[in-house]
Amino acid sequence: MKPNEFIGLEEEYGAHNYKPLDVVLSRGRGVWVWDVEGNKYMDCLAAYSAVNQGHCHPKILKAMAEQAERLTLTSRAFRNDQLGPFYKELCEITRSHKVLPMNSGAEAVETVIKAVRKWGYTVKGVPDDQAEIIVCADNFHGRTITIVGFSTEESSRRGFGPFTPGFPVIPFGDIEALEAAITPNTVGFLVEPIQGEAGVVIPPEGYLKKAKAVCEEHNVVLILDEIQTGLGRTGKLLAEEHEGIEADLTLIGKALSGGFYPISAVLSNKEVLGVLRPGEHGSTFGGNPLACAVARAAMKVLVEENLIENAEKMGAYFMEGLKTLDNPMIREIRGKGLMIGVELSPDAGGARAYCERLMAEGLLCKETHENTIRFAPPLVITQEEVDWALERIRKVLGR
Ligand code: IF1
Repeated sequence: MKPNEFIGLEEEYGAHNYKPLDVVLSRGRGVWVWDVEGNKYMDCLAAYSAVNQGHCHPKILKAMAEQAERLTLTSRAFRNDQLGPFYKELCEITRSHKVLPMNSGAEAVETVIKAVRKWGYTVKGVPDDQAEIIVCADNFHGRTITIVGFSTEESSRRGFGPFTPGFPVIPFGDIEALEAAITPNTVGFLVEPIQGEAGVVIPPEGYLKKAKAVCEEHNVVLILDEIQTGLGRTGKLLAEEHEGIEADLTLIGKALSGGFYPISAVLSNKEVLGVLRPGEHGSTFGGNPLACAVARAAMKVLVEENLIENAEKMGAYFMEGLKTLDNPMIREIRGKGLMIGVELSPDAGGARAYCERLMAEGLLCKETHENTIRFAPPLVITQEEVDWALERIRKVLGR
């Protein structure tokens, strides 16, 4: 079939809740993907950081295939021999005490909201149904009703109400606003270490460290959404390490499977997860043996192949290259590790057209909001491959 026939099927039979670039991919390996006609592209989005380990990593593939032949799903009505070892290994590398496995990122966010609310009522002593979880403007935490209810993005919310109450919104990066928003009913503060969808927005240095101190002072649980920033993306295993802190609760997803399978998890240091009793939360697929085996392999690859260090090194090298672009249309270049945003000035006519031109040069990336191009390749990228990318970017974004 021709690319247009695949696109036609999607348009005819699928809901139109996306507007993808018109490239129909059929194969991937490392940082490279191929379309149905055999054209090769460098993937500088990495499935929004789910493919940190590179496409179809052979070791993760092997673990998945072997486990799929043995046992895929038991439900949590029974135990399985992958879950315990998965918990232990995940806790060891993230220095956590407890894990609650789910499937998608949004489910991890929903899970943490339930756990923190219940902790508020049973441990902190907040009156019934009064718990508040503070969130930030321009957040992105997923697509469920509760989560879009506290989004500040009109297009995420419009038409989907009524929403779940209990989520005061404060500006991102503003520690005084956090202190001012805390009330006796505040149970948690939910924040992304770097706001991805908002356009790779990096808060002022020391923000998370101060947030941690403020939360501690008021007996508020600090919840970091590391679904995008976690697992090596920013040059550390978790982005919290840049500020030398440990969140009370951390959410991970995406690269926890290296892109093979939807797997997410709530990691807990404080005993918040301990408030959940049998029957109060769960999911059919959460913690299934196939997911656990895949995640164990995916984490091993991150560590053993030094992908975290590579993200730091290649990220710095990529940024350095971008900063030599001499184009007055570029307003700002921001990034940490291999999470990089290039913000164009509003009169550049939008980032989308640049992404389309980059695609024509063989480099896939995605605009976020109107004016920012995001570069976030798999963490296996080599220096030669960064040079290859920079050459294409220079062609499109150079003067
Ligand atoms: C889509 C964005 C990225 C996330 C953070 C939770 C979730 C996400 C920090 C929910 C998901 C995705 C979803 C994807 C696009 C993408 C995205 F542009 F929308 F913001 F990565 F930058 N917390 N992010 O980034 O995880 O339920 O999707 O597993 O198409 O919606 P999920």
